[in-house]
Amino acid sequence: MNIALIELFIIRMPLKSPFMTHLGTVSEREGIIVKITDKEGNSGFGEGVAFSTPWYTEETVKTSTHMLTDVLIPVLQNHPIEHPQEAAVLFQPIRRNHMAKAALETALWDLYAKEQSQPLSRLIGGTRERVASGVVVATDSTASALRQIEAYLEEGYQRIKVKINPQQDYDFLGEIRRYYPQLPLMADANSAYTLTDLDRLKALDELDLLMIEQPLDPDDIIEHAQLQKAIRTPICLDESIVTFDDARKAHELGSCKIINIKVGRVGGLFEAKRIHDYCYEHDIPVWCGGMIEFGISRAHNIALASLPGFSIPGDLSASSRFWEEDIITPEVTVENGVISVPARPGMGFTINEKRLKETTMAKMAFRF
Ligand code: OSB
Ligand code: MG
Repeated sequence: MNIALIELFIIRMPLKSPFMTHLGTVSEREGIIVKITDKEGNSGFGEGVAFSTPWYTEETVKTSTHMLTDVLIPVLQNHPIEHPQEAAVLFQPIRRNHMAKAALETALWDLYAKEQSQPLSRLIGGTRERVASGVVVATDSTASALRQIEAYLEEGYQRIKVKINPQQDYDFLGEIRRYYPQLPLMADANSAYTLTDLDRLKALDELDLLMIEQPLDPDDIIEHAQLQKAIRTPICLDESIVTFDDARKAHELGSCKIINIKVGRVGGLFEAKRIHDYCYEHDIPVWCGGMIEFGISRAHNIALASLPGFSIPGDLSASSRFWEEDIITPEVTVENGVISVPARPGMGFTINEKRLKETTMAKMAFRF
């Protein structure tokens, strides 16, 4: 890979409607777009998915920008690589900062796939031609949740996820169940509970949820195992799983029955695939998580979700779920509850240059 230039674009876009969790509300999304151009003129794209503030993990747009400009890009300037997998190895001695690493690593994968004239999905071992679509409803009112669910089901989404917390769980979910007895429904708590809430969580068993995502703190791997023994609803871990070893330990301890894989959270496609392969081998269903992301990260998610172990609809929604206009063309669309996996080389989408330009707040360039 003869890298000639790496460019960073710090972009900002308003969400169509606010995304509410017990940790805060996201109304506007900042992101980092990474563009890597090789000496032959191919360009690969990645996206940094850290938020403006550290509410989901410790990373932010500013910490990711620092890591990219002062640490990670210089590593690539000093060590020419032949394959994106080498980047994962080069980044290993640098602790954490997974979203910053993934921003760069996914751009390398897209570039490499284009250099090889191969779809990214096939390059990483994807077998599916379409991936199942699910969507998240993140609001603090039952009426608004019911309205949104109705609209999303009309659009064809196969699974609905709602955000819950101790102030909004049993009655809220029960009301949704009353309207939609058969709906594939799950709940994401983003660590809103502790083991002292065991009775509250046990009560949810009667609502036939597909799973409950991340009920306890990210570090509560033992507590999750205790909880899983006490409830029937499968636990799915999100924030707790940031490495391959986290996935292995969670499985060995019985802390979950399902894992949500996010490329940014685990530091790139290589680690995401390792986790997938382990889970596939051990019969742990996985699904692809979402980060209120722009089209580039969506494209990488689609490639990842084409791997055989992604047997559950993920947070894989259309560009129009969050954005008036996305930064890729064509935009990601959901038809009959699925998204088609592109057969074009690389991530399979091109950049909407006009939209990228009008959302860019700052730009940086690094020559090789
Ligand atoms: O916990 O899964 C989460 C969005 C931002 C940060 C964390 C989470 C989410 C979602 C997915 O729930 C939303 C999406 O579809 O992008
Ligand atoms: Mg989650």
